[in-house]
Amino acid sequence: MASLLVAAIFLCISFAEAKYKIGVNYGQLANNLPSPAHAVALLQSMHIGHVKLYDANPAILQALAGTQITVAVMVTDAEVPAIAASQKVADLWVAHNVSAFFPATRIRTILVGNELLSDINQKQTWTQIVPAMQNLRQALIKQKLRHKIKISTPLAMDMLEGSAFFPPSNATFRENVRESVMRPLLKFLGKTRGALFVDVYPYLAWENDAGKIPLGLALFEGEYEDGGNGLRYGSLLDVQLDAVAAAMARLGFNKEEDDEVKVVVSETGWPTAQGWDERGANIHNAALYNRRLVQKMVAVPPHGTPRRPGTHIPTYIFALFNENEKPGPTTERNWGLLYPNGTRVYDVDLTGQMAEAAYPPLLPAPAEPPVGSQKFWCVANSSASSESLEAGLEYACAQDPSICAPLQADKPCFQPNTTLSHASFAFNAYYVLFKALGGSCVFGASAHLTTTDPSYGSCKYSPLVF
Ligand SMILES: *[C@@H]1O[C@H](CO)[C@@H](O)[C@H](O)[C@H]1NC(C)=O
Ligand SMILES: *[C@@H]1O[C@H](CO)[C@@H](O)[C@H](O)[C@H]1NC(C)=O
Ligand SMILES: *[C@@H]1O[C@H](CO)[C@@H](O)[C@H](O)[C@H]1NC(C)=O
Ligand SMILES: *[C@@H]1O[C@H](CO)[C@@H](O)[C@H](O)[C@H]1NC(C)=O
Ligand SMILES: CC(=O)N[C@H]1CO[C@H](CO)[C@@H](O)[C@@H]1O
Repeated sequence: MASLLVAAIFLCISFAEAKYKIGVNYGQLANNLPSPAHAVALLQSMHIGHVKLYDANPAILQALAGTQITVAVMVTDAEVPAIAASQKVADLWVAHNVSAFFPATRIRTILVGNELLSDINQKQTWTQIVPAMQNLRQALIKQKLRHKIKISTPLAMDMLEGSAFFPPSNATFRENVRESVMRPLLKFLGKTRGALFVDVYPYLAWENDAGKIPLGLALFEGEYEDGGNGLRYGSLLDVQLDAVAAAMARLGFNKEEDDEVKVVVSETGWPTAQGWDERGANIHNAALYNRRLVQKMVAVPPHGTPRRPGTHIPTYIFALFNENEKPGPTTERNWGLLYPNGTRVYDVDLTGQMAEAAYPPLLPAPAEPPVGSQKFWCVANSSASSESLEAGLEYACAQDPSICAPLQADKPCFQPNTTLSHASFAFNAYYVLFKALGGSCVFGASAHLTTTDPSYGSCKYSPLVF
């Protein structure tokens, strides 16, 4: 009990010690970012209190030394198996990537992998996550850092069965990770007074279902009542967070205060630019989302959520910079608070002190066609190299057996028997099937969208109705 109390006090200290409450994700999938020293100066000028990295980049950790900013470092996905398998590797990881910079750099969290449960290709690592966390914990104990540094792993909302969070009281963890990963993970987090790190994107949830979810709910100005327990919600963010809390409760992790695992929002944000087949990503909505997010998360006393009122929810906004080398749809490269040259994309006071009415007026969000009013197809680019078309074709066919079935020799889309024609058909079939799950019409820049139906003869291309 005494040790729990001490641990609880440390948890409070690590959140309270920083002068500024809001955190940010410092991703580096770009070829035009400022130096770490310049980036750290920007973090300070923006009054950012916490930064989360996607690795343990030594130049960045060095640049953060001597600042008040607390840091979450990440074990990359590829490093997880070796750390899970070997205490010695875990010890070395902590020695090289944490102890070498501590305490000058205020490392407070080690994260194990990035959204590993979202990647079916990483399935073999799922049950290695908690063993890796345990080995890192032993390493911290040996190096007398256990009271200073917490361990967790960031997970996406697809940790929930069917990625479903309506109604939140009904949510449950995915069957294929519930007992094998989530229960031991929550046990570990409870025992170490750690927090579940959740990447929560009301933007993505709304964008995938814009016909049903009102934009206002995503922008903190909605109303929704959970029929299961009568709790009332003003934001999709709270709905999503309480869905995670309900799933935890279903495993018994909320019976009393000691069993309740805290939640950290490890990524959230709103993009400012979009492709044809995306909606709502503009500066108007992004500014409203992040300004209101900050005000909610810095409020004293804390708002919490309807299910967990009054709890402080540490929050890292995604992202510090627009990242021009992120693959996928246009929005992926436009989540930044800053352009790479350090200019703000829009105004947001990250201390949350500025009233919404005190900002200069925002340009209105551009008008967008109603949901369901447009049709798109995804086709191969005729000037793409045959290597990239073949690679894309192979990838698409591997994602689902239905995608390339019509390309078999006796089927309607076999002729013309060319890589370009087959790639077009497969790209489109993949895109239509996977768009709602995050699939995009990119294929290494060898695909593009069209509003012209590419169907011919008896070879029919299904449209994406948008
Ligand atoms: C709640 O979840 C169960 C099982 O996952 C499902 O059958 C049921 O339809 C859900 N209820 C609502 C109101 O969505
Ligand atoms: C920074 O980059 C943005 C986006 O490319 C551009 O609009 C802006 O003018 C640039 N600012 C400066 C100071 O170069
Ligand atoms: C097709 O690829 C070429 C060469 O990479 C590129 O210049 C062009 O913009 C692409 N066309 C479309 C419609 O994406
Ligand atoms: C289809 O094209 C491939 C690659 O050019 C070729 O190897 C194959 O023999 C062709 N099949 C038919 C039935 O024309
Ligand atoms: C994620 C990360 O940056 N890991 C580094 C930890 O330290 C070892 C040894 O210095 C590096 O090889 C890893 O890249």
